[in-house]
Amino acid sequence: MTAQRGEPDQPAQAIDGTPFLEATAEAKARYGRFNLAIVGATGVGKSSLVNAVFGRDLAKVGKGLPVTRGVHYYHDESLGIWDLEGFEIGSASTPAETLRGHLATIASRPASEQIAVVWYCVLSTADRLTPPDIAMIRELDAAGLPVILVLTKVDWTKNPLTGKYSAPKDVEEFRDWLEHPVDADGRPVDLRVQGVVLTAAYNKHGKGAGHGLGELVTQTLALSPENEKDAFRIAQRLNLPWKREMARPVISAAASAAAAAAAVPIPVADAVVLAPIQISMMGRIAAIYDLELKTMMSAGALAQLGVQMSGQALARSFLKLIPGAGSVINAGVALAVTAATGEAWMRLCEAVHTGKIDVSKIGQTWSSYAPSFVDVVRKIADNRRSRPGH
Ligand SMILES: Nc1nc2c(ncn2[C@@H]2O[C@H](COP(=O)(O)OP(=O)(O)OP(=O)(O)O)[C@@H](O)[C@H]2O)c(=O)[nH]1
Ligand SMILES: [Mg+2]
Repeated sequence: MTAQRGEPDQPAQAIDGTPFLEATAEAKARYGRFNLAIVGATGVGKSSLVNAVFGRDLAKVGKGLPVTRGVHYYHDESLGIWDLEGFEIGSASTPAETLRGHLATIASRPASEQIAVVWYCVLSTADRLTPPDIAMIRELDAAGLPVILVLTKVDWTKNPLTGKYSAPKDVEEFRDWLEHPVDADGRPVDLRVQGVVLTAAYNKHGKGAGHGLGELVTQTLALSPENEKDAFRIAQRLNLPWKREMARPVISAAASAAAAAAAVPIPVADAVVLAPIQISMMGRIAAIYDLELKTMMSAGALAQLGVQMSGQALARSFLKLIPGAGSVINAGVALAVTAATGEAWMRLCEAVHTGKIDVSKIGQTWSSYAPSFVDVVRKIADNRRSRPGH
């Protein structure tokens, strides 16, 4: 069923879910994929770290590609992981030479697969880096890659009095060594790392929250190339405020676009002209929360969601209540309805992203997230205050 503009008193117009999916796909394509390389010996906890930070085990669910011996590339749409084995037993070349070969292979691959940041993982119980580690880090640095040295499986203990966590003494000694690295003869070592982070993917019982992961994502973001920071903010699952910071400008832009579209007030029956603006806003927000609605919802459920979400239904019911609004949607109402819809959708996406809501229930849940009349009236009032004369 397609909606025609201008038919008076048409019942709620059906909105197809396709534009919504297209908006998400377009936004995802624009934000791109974040590619992380992790280097480290087998069993140091590389996969567990990826899991803890990105909330998914790509080695299990993603498309794995054994690019060459010792090199795996796992990816989904928003995240690519280059899993590089540290050492190859029985190899004729040194680990650094092997790594140089791997880096050359990766460099010849498409732009969408190029490494942004490297986590060089070492067991925190080691007492120093070995000469092959140092040589491999040098190779990474020579390739122009920022390297974070990640000490894994730190056995943190919590001081019952202060509530502060501390690492075991030997790990602290390792960290001290890293600040002023010297070789076996006491000569200073030029260690080409941009940061050192002590981490645990989870506690020693194999569950619960990890430690040092916030620091790890902060450093990773800081070291990411400027045009890949948003891709990292999207791919990671630990820091929600970053996602809100990305979503807010999307909402403001859509609200302004809706106001512009209603500069000449729109009859309520034609409110569907606002739907594309609102739907692409929602699609972009879904992309920020890395939601894969296409595979998570049926076509019917999506179409239904489209109808519920577009602020059109909302505008219709609110207009009756907004004093002086009459039977047209003016710029102020269009802006407020769009902004309130965006905020509500952002909160819903966040709830799905954090697993508080099952995505198959989005349709039913939306009504409890949809902006209330009060939200919209407040937005209109805010807007009048901030733009006197409008
Ligand atoms: N106590 C503790 N155990 C961990 C931690 N991280 C990983 N492990 C355990 O260490 C083992 C290896 O972890 P993985 O994440 O599979 O290590 P990996 O580096 O990906 O290993 P490969 O893929 O075999 O190279 C598993 O049994 C994990 O449960 C941690 O932070 N603390
Ligand atoms: Mg692994």
